[in-house]
Amino acid sequence: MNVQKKQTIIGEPLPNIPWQEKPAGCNNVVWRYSENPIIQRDAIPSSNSIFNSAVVPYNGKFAGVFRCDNRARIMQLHTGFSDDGINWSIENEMITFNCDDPEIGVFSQGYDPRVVRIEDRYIVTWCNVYHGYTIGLAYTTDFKTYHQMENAFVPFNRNGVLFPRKINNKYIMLSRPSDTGHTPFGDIFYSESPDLIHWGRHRHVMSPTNGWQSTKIGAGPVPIETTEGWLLIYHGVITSCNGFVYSMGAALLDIDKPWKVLFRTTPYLLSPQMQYECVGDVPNVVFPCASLVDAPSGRITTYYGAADTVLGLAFTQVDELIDFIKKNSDPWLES
Ligand code: BMA
Repeated sequence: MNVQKKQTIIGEPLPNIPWQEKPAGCNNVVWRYSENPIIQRDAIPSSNSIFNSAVVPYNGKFAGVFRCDNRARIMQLHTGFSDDGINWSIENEMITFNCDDPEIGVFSQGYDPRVVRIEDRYIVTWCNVYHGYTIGLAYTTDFKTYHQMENAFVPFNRNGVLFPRKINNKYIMLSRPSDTGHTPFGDIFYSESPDLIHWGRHRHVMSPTNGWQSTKIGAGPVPIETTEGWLLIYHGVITSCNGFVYSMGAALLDIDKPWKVLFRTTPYLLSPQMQYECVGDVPNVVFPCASLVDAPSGRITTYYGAADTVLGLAFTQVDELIDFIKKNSDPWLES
């Protein structure tokens, strides 16, 4: 009898996913790429730092939208391409968004992009400045021309992350309402839209709890569809005497009602411990913004900003991760 290996990720094969096996003796469910960081802060002539960035498979290779803070310390978005997902060629000129309405189409600053392919378009969400921080939206089909749509919400909001398919015929976004500054609070909320323009039916997803995720939390990469629910990698923040510390965790959300949390990691999966995560423009930050997945093998490769300065890669295997989330999910208090 043929024993078929179960496939947990509901998605496509990506045989050329950037990957490195777990080092012998490593007991962690998430492990770093040995050659981190994969992108240095000065990878392009105009950059002060290149970090919280988003990549997707594109034409058999990879493309992405990168957060590049320039040498005037203005936060900008730049396109990048890669053959292998590790060595990137990032354009020195920032992305120009085409927009019919000059009221919202004036780009001043943008940061922390996410990119998702939905049907035949790549949709970019980012933290956009329009009388304060809110969620900008644009689409591209070729990573050359970008068409800006309406901002999703009124300020102040950050960490807008779309699901990779419609649910009940609606686009779904997670976001984190915030304030004008560095926001010492923050829950993840769910919103629906029929057209990527009008958003409503808002639902609370989850709040900070304690320890590494006691101050605020925010969605990270685009959620991954699995047989066990939506796998959401997210960041959590603790306030230390030296300021915020950003770590990475994961949750499983109900497949049809993603505002319902099934399980959620009590320990972090990755926290700032390497020198490039602890030292930089903002020390002690790991900030995941994108994952690539290979459904048949269950490989998940996550791109994360380190210390608001450089970009790193971390790996995990879906079955091991889901097992870990379920076994390390304490009941939590929801307000
Ligand atoms: C958040 C965002 C992120 C950044 C983090 C740490 O508020 O601005 O872009 O990585 O702070 O500075």
